[in-house]
Amino acid sequence: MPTLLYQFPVSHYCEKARWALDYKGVPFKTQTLLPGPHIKKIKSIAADSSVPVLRMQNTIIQGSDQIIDYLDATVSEKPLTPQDSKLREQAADWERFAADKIADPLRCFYYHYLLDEPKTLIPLFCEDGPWYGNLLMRLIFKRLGRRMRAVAKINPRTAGVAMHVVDKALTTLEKQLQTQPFLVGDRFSRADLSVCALLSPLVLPERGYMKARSLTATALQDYRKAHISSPVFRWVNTIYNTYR
Ligand SMILES: N[C@@H](CCC(=O)N[C@@H](CS)C(=O)NCC(=O)O)C(=O)O
Repeated sequence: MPTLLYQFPVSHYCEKARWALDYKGVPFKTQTLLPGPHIKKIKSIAADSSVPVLRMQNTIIQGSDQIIDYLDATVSEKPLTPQDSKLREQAADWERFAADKIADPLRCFYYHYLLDEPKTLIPLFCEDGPWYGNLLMRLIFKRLGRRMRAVAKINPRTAGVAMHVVDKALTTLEKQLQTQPFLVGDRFSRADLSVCALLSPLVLPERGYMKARSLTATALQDYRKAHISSPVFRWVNTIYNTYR
């Protein structure tokens, strides 16, 4: 059975899993699901409805952190998890930071703006998906948008707060990277991979998966412009160029 990643191409958590698989040299196929209809499929194989989900050697692994754990446990080459217990803890802290202070707030304000731009978002949701994706997505988009806003609490207030959270996260990263090229220890680890993958919708590195044309909302372009000269952007580009 080939290794299979259930995913959304547009998801930065899925980018984290794709990057980890590529980095570890594990060949895999993707099964792209449509947001909304994905719930039935994912819940039939895993505990929660979220992607990424990896099927490897007859094992189902849900969640990007767990996928990296599994890859490191089964493929010894190119470890992403530090051996040293103190460094391992630091990497886990950065991974949590990347989820709470970057990925979730970024998703909140990106969707706050992009849910109003179906011409941008529908192709992003349908890329690489089933042939009927566009048609179905156009039919369900409004309802899906309302549901996403309700479930993830996406509204003007939370989007504003989320922008500040990402501002602060960039400052924290800038300080950490002032004196060292990697977040943890002296080599590339899951900490760098996680932060860079989860920041990639904002940084849009050349080797990243999301392109500038996806940022059709002026507020998103302005936010990116305001941060583009940050050393963190340079660092994400360097890490992408070297390790992705
Ligand atoms: N902690 C999870 C978060 C994954 C996550 O939030 N996935 C989103 C896409 S970016 C998702 O699947 N949302 C739909 C759902 O939860 O049903 C991970 O690291 O993989």
